[in-house]
Amino acid sequence: MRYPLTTLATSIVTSLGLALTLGTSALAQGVTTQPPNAPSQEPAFPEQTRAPLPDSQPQVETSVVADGLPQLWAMEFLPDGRMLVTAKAGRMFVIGPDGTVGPDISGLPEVDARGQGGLLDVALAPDFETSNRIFFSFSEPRDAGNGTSVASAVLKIDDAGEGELSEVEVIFRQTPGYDGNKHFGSRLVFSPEDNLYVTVGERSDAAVRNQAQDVGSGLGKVFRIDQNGAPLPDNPLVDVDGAQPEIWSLGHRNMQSATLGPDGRLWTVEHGPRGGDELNQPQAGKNYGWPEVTYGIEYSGQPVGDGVTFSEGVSQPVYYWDPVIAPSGMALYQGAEFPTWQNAFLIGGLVAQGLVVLHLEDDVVVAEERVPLGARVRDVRVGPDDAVYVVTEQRGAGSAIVRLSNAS
Ligand SMILES: [Ca+2]
Ligand SMILES: [Ca+2]
Repeated sequence: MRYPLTTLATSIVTSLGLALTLGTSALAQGVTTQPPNAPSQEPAFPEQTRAPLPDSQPQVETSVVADGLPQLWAMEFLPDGRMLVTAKAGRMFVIGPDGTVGPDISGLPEVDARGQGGLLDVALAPDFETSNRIFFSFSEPRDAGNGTSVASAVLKIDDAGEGELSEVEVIFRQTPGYDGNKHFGSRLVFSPEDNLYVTVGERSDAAVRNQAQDVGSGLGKVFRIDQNGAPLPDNPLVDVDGAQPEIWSLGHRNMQSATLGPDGRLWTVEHGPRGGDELNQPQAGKNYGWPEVTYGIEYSGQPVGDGVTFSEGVSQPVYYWDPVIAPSGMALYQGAEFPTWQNAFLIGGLVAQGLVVLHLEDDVVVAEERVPLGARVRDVRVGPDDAVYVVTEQRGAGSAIVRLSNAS
């Protein structure tokens, strides 16, 4: 196993506290040199954690596209090159390629923005150019507390960024609701067949998190639904008595990263406990273990459950991180700007404070690199110019959008 030396990047700090590389570029770093939280745990196979650096790494140049924004959660490029963003507090607006910030888009539903809640992910419908339809997820206030819901709406927006949502309809509700403020997920990813994968969380608290193992509960699941919110007829549990038919996979903790891979299969990265973030390729009806089988330990330092990392019938993660990166946002890179990142997964790191780049071959992680950005990364997208755009956040101080280009 290889533990490369960390390279310290000289940095400056903007008004937001966003550390940016001084001069032209940041040298991407390798895997963590920090000791694990659970040193007695062994990976199930050698490539499951702490992958080596790739043979070559790009010099990454950063520039701030927009700064001083409210705390953002997600961003998508519109076909015209503008960025549609969600703000945690329940706002949506567009940002121009030159950083011009548009006014609030009207028509959003009320969100419960306490704790980790708020307006979360946004996705454009596959036929957005003709339908103008978008989908978004949010923590919805409910009689029984709150819960993650998915809505669709038609977005009408003019050249100045003035816009409104119409035909707003909640198409899916994670149930049961729960009176808490943690682990709402979520990400929305369209399948190659234009169906929607919805990732959520298990609401974190000991009182409910075991429901990640219960197919009668919507906590801690990946769902697969059509654009009206209906379960697909070939979903894995549609014929199981008492199971929620929208479920695609179970035993997840809190998934704030998801994307399709090069061949159209779904990949997710979930927040683990203290040590134990994991990359999965969720398959129909499979159980990913939480909270009975997991890497890492409780925040208290105690084992999670029986401290078991392996069990018959439970799918192992493709890769895990101990210590954690705290993943949020994920993109498949297929652009020309970074040739060495072809087909790599780009994952935002809240705790990692930068971009995590995973290189896979045949579903095995063969290399990991890090691009330090000195800020929590909440979302990652690839722009129409093949540059990488990250949404950063500083707790209580707002967000920025930073463009990453190749200075190699
Ligand atoms: Ca999105
Ligand atoms: Ca797992």
